[in-house]
This record gives sequence, structure tokens and C-alpha cells, in this order.
Amino acid sequence: MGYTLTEKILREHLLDGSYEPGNEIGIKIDQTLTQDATGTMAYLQFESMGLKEIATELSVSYVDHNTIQVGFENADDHAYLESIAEKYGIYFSRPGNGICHQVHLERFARPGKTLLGSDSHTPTAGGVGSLAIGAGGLDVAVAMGGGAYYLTAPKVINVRLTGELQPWATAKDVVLRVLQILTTKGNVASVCEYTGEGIEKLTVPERATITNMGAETGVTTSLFPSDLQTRRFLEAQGRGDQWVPLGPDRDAEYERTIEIDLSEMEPLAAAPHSPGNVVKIRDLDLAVDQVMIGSCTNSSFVDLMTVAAMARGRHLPSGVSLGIAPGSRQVLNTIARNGALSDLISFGARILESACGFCIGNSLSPRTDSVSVRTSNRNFKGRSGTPSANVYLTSPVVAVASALTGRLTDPRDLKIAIPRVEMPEHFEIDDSMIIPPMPLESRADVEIQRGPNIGEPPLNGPMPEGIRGVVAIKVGDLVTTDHIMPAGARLKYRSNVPKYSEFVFEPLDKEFSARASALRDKGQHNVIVAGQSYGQGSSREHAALCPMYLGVKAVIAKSIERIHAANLVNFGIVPFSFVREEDYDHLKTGEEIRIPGLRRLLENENDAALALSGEKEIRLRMNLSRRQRDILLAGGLLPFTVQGKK
Ligand code: MIC
Ligand code: SF4
Repeated sequence: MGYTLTEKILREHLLDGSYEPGNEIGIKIDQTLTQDATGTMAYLQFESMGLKEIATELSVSYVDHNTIQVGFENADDHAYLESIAEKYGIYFSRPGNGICHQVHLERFARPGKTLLGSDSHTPTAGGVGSLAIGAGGLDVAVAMGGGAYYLTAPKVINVRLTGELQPWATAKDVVLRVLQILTTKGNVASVCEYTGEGIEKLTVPERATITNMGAETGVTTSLFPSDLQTRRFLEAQGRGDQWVPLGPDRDAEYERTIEIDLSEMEPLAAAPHSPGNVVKIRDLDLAVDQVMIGSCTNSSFVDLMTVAAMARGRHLPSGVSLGIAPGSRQVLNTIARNGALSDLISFGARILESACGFCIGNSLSPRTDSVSVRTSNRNFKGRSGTPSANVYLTSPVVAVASALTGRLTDPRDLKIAIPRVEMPEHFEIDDSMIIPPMPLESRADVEIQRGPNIGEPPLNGPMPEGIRGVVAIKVGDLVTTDHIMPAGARLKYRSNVPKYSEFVFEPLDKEFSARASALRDKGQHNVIVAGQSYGQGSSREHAALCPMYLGVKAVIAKSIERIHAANLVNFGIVPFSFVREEDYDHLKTGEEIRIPGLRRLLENENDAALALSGEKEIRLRMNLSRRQRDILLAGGLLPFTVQGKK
């Protein structure tokens, strides 16, 4: 039996474990990327591991999330990141250069290479055939130091595309269709591999839209082969020499196959408040208040040129606000040079910096009870910064059609011809906003810039003998990391854990932080109880790190998503699942809870544990490798790694 492309790349990078779906394996990481909102903590952790140098082929530090700079905090973080990059031989993509995933795709991603990024949309690079995985910052720090990255050897899903996209149907609709089929839950430890003759006409930026938003299904990554389209893109980026042809073996066997006929695709939207809530645009009849175009999902050159061509010579109707954030400085500069930017400005668009901005809710929040149409990838309640807003995720052509009419509009109903826009044969390359690594001899003199916003990463003590404490909060199904650790206006506290911890669970329970820290100060252990797919969404490790700081020792859930479960272990919090899901109903916020003999269970490779609460006995399960048990016993990956070096 032949190999899937996923298996080929993983086997080539195998450092530890035996390759069998379901087994934990350790792989070598060729490239890493970080962004500022997760990167500052990742590099602080890298520093506290005492590593002298990076051991990857290439590591890039991007600044794209916190670029608002109200107050000193963001700028302090940027200065710290720039000095760290100089010190350790890391590329530094300066603020203004663009969104990490878009820039990485353009300038660095390579077919067949492994990429680990401290951002859940790292799989964007799967568009050029790189096996790209999102993880917590601490995992990225370890990989930067040359340590293996551990993951479950995945089951591979074959997404077979046939046919050809018809006018007005786009790559965004394809990934929305995938989300409709796979949903946002239950896809842990799987990879989506795209095959079939339908992929031949999809350009790399289109493929990247698909692999980017594949993250919303919860799969480990999504991957396209490296073919002539890949070569065309790399050549256009002046990197033709980095092309290698790659694909699955002819007789590769997949876990399951999903068939999608591109000819039948039509404009779709993810309706509030989940990317998995997919509906046809034609089934919606809604007035639109705001349209936002950009984010790492849909802000490529072709995306924005198409938008500009549709907007040319027209004016934005009153009552609709339009914001556009080009994905990279390369895209912004190209549309500036060819005049399309002027078309957008004349139309009435508000042009935003090439950064995450609106997507993470730190700017352009819509008004109360509004409808906002966005080309980004997540519409969790409140993520836009306005809890009562209803966000619909669509393709850029639907977004601009809606901006033209003031109603959610299927562009087929505009009765106009679709603009023909081609990707250029050669992009103008200007990497002057990317600072390359310093020569080795000059690095010793670099002084790390630590402003007052740069705090030490808190360290956890070893796991106690048993857990003795309180259910500090009970939450429902599909709780995202945006619920656990809100971004938006709170994002600027990422480098200051005591401050950021004041906002844990803010959207769900404003009292949580004060209550949990009071219990912690009385020597109690805090426990979180949750429903299905706890920790969906972002890779932000603060959703584990800040609860750790507040004395959380365990999460008991019906199920926990991959990146978040790994982050919990990395910060010494035990991820438990219920043996009987009904037991979820028997635990309540404020109840006392004990899990006796936990250290012994972890030492003895025992998977079963018992939680005692009043008269109730609740059976729990852990699903942990030996390595994860040792990490938990040490109190987390940082103490574990530091111990290992002594
Ligand atoms: C997101 O889209 O939610 C983010 C902000 O990019 C996060 C990373 C973070 O929280 O800093 C992600 O996707 O991992
Ligand atoms: Fe930035 Fe949004 Fe992409 Fe996250 S999803 S990296 S916030 S643009």
C-alpha cells in the first residue's frame, strides 16, 4: 500500500515513536513562525530554557496582531521581539509587512517542509505543500531549539475535488462546504489532503484559503500536493528554485474520502456564530451594516483586484461601512501601483493596515445588533468586539456584492460579468521590511529590549499528590479560546500574565478570575468543567497559561480540541474526559471536588481516575502518552524541559 502525502512528509521527519495512526510521534520541524500576540511569551519561554541558538532551517517572527499601539504595551512587545530576533538568528517581519500566514506563503513556505507556528492558521502554508501545523508558543519554542514536536499520527481524509469552479463560486465556498461536511467538531488527529483533477485549476492563493480555514474543522492540518500551480506561484515569488514536485502515491489509502464537485459550488456563508453554520447566500435576506475584507483567509492580490474591479466607478451606499485590510505589504503595494487601490478609495472603502486588525476584534467593531459581512475565518460571538453583532463569513465577491447593494447578495444576482483577474507572472519582490538574521559574531552584543510590559513567564510547581478544590466554573459546548481568553481590546496584555489573567472567561463569567484567585490563595485547586469541543479556535496558550496562574489543575470535559489539550498539558493542567457524558449534569459551579491519588495515577500509566464531589463518584479518563504524564508530573513543559537539561 502506498503512502499519502501527509504520511510521506511525516515519515521523512520522524524523530520519535512508531508511525501508526493514533500513536504519539515526535517529528523534526524545519521552519517555525510566531506572531507577536503569541510570540512574546514563546520567546520568553525560549529564553528561560537557556537555549543559545535556534536549530531550525528558518524561523520567522512576525508582528501583525497587536499593531494598534494605544499605550506603550504593543510597541514594547515589538521592540522585545526585534531584539530577540537579532540575538538568536531569526528573521523579523516588521509591523506593516503583513499578516504572518500571507507573508509566509509568499516569501518562505516550501513544499515538503514541516512548519510549526504559534497560530492556529499556520496550515495556510499547506497551499504550497508544506506540512504546516498550529501549536502553542511553548511547543514552537521547543521546536526552535531543535526539540521534536509531538503529535498524534493522523488519520488522513481524502478531499477529492472534481469539476471546475463556475463564475462567482470561489475557494472560500469550497472550504465552507468542507466545514458543512466535517463540522467544527470531532476531527481531532486528522489531516485533510486535497486530490482529484479539480485541484489543477486552483491557484496557490486559492488553495491557501482552503487550507487556512480548514483549521476551523479542528484537523491537524490541510495539505495540497506540490504541482505546476505550486511552481507557477513560487516562480512568481522569485523562488522557482525551491519547487519540488510532491504528491501522494497512486495507491495511497485514505481513512475516508469526501467528494466535492466544484462545478456545483455556489456562494455560501457561515452564519452566526460558528464557522460551521454554513448556509446558501440565496437563502438569506438581510440588510448589511458593515463589510470587512481582509484577514489571512482572503486578502491575496487576486482577491483584492476582483473586489476593486467590482467597485470601480461606483459609490458605497449610505448605511454601509466598508473596511479593507490587504494581507501583505506586497499585495498593498501591487494594488497601489496598478491603480486598484485608488478604485477602492474612490468607492468609499476605509483602507486599513496590512495586519489582523478587525479579524481579531481590536478595531472596526460593528455597531450594536448589526450585521457584519466578513471575509475572515471565525465568527464566534463577540470576536468582532461587539457581543450583539451578527457576523457572516463569505468570499470577497459576496462581500463586495453586499457592499454594493447594502443587502447580503449572491453576486450572480447582480447580473454583471465576473471580472477576469490573473495572478501576475512575477510579483515585485521587496523584502526590505523583513530583517534577516544577524551575522553570528555580532549577536553576542545584542541587548534584549524589555519594557515594563514584558513580564517573566510564570512557572508552575510539580503536580500535587491529588486534587482538592472546587469546580470554579462549569461551561457548555463549543467554548472557544476566545471565550476563555478574550483577544480584541484585551490583547495588549499578552506579555503580562497577572494582568491578562484578570480577564479569563470574561465573556462568560466576569467574576471568574476574582473567584478563582481567591480560592487559589486559600490553597484550593480550581477545576473547570466543560461540554463538547472545549478550547476550539485559536492556538493561544494563554487559554491554559492564565488558568494555570489562577490555580486551575484540571479540566473535565466531554471533549477537548487538539491544540488546547496540548496547551493544557504544557502548563501542567490535566485534561480529563467523562467516561459517561451524563455525569456532566452532576457537577455544578461552586461544588467541592477531589481527585485523589493523581500523581500515582500519572506515574503508573493509569488512564482511569475518580472524581469525588459530595456523595457523587464520577469516573474520568485520561488519554495521555508517557511523555505527557511526565510533563504533567513536572508541572508543565517548561519545568520538564529545564529539568531535563540539569
Ligand atoms: C486567531 O485568529 O484567533 C488568532 C488571534 O490569530 C490566534 C492566535 C492568538 O490568539 O494570538 C490563532 O488563531 O491561533
Ligand atoms: Fe490574524 Fe485573523 Fe488570521 Fe488570526 S485569523 S492570524 S487574527 S488574520
